[in-house]
Amino acid sequence: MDARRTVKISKYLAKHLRHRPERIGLTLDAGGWARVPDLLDAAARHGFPITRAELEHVVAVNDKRRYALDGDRIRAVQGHSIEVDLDLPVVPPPDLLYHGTPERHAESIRREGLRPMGRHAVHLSADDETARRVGARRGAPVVLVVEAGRMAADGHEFRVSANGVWLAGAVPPEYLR
Ligand code: HQG
Repeated sequence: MDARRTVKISKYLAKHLRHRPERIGLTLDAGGWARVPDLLDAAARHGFPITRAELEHVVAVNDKRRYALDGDRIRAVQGHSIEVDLDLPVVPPPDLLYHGTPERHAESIRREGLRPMGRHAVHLSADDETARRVGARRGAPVVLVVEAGRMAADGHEFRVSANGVWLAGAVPPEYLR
């Protein structure tokens, strides 16, 4: 499959497994899982036919391992705006985590901390380089350093998605460098 088709399918999955399943009449369970046959039917009915083989390929080669296929079900492993319970355990974070953002957000973030905005959690990266790439999606990036170890010691909870994205409810400004 060519790279353009792969990206197109991945974006289609992100839209409907993270944000707007109802747009194609798809129902996700509490954990965010869709039944694969339901997803393929719904996509076909809404003018975007995907084969099972294509779906498996996209999940397997996805650059960020955004999707989990488990037998006959599939879900996005992070990034939701709709209510889902990924049922991830609380785990101790590394001392430092990183958040990349476009420069224009930095002042507001330094003032009020990191908020989940349209998503269910604040997304943090384990390394500076990944964070820089995340920030660069929308402009010249700055990378903020989060004192995650100190936050956890103060009682804040961290979880990590299956693809290694760290998730926190919010990051108060006093933990940002
Ligand atoms: C910013 C992609 C002003 C925040 C990436 C970000 C990631 C504030 C934007 C994943 C703020 C929200 C998530 C505040 C936060 N004032 N701006 N107080 N608090 N922000 O897309 O972290 O490719 O929801 O800095 O790789 O950019 O989709 O979050 O710029 O892992 O798999 O508000 O999305 O993954 O934007 O990206 P987003 P994000 P995928």
